[in-house]
Amino acid sequence: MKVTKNLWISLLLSLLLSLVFINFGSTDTTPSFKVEPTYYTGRTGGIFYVDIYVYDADYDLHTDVFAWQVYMKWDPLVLDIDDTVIWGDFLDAPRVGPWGLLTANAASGQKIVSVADGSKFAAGYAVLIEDDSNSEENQVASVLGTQLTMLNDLVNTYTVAANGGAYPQPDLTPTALVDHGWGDIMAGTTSHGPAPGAQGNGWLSTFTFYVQAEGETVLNIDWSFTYLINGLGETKGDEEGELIKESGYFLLPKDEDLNADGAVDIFDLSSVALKVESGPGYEGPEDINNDGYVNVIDLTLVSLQYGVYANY
Ligand SMILES: [Ca+2]
Ligand SMILES: [Ca+2]
Repeated sequence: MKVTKNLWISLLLSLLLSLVFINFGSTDTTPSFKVEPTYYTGRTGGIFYVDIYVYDADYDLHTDVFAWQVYMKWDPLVLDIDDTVIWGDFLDAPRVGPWGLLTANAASGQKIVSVADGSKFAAGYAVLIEDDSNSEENQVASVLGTQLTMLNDLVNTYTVAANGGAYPQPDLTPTALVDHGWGDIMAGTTSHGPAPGAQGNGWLSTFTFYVQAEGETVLNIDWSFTYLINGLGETKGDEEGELIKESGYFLLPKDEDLNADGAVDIFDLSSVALKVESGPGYEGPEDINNDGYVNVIDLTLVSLQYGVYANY
């Protein structure tokens, strides 16, 4: 008996280990844009929020993301969108990487800053120069190999010993274009950098939706082009299937899902139970069959849908 138990445990362990290794061994880094959460329910007049995230944006090991754009479409009879977009921080923060680390001290009163990889910089780039003690903003006047010449004299001295570095400050203010009539939004950056170092996963934006009327609609981010542009100016995602695009979905909840949380459960049953013996003329949502009374018939109707979940 004990032997059998141990056998099962070792089998289970090997299965778990193999899963872990399969995971580690994965080289699939296809970028994806996703709506989160992917599923919504709500009643007419309600509001809900849709986040757009990007995953695995470092689609080439030697390049970074400089720009992105997302198109999303939905049924304008069912939903409308607020013009105010809350922007994420995927390309907004200064990019920090080993390529920006100082390889020689940069002295105050001079303009020379030497970094590990000058190819990440170009004339005109706004840069943040910093070490553990100081920081200042400056602008690249010219690049020669790994040596950057700044437009203005450095105010402070930056040292290799104190983690000195120079990093481009991206000018990538996102923009959004909402079309209320057609029910679509174009959101993203309109310039191509500089923002080297932006890789991996990140929150791009949050949209606010209003529920216009009864119905259901896909929040389709696969409509038209949704893409990333890397540091070499190459576009990824303007062809069918090049990026993974996971759309969202909106559905008006069932009458029995009183709190519109996507599930018919004890909370919905309780709210009907609390109103039992209401009527005649009762007009609340607890009167499922709209006969003006809340009674055993309404309780039964909710019970019949009990356990049903959002993708009903
Ligand atoms: Ca519910
Ligand atoms: Ca009723």
